[in-house]
Amino acid sequence: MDIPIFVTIVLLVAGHAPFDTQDGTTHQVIVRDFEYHDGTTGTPITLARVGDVVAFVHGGGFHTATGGVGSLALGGDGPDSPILDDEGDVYEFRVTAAGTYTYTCLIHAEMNGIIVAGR
Ligand SMILES: [Cu+2]
Repeated sequence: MDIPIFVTIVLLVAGHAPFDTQDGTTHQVIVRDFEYHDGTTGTPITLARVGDVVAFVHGGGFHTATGGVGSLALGGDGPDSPILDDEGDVYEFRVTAAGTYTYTCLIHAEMNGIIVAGR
């Protein structure tokens, strides 16, 4: 999925569910089947606020959640997980700055996700 499609989806999802989480919310993103699956949006898009945690939960295979290269991140670093390869593996990324964080899997470049973080 390329970035323009992602941005369109972000706008659509944001329109239906504006940043309505509370500080300190933990968002679960299941990593499986070559996809990131946010439990709330049902998509690779996580809507968060500063102070929230995004928990990447291993759901199969060998994957990472890695921000940075090519990222649209503004004012902060994205997730930087180790390889999640065991049942029960969880990597927690705390959002410390508002912005849009893109991330990918270092093993499977076709896996992409976005965290959109408001204040
Ligand atoms: Cu992967």
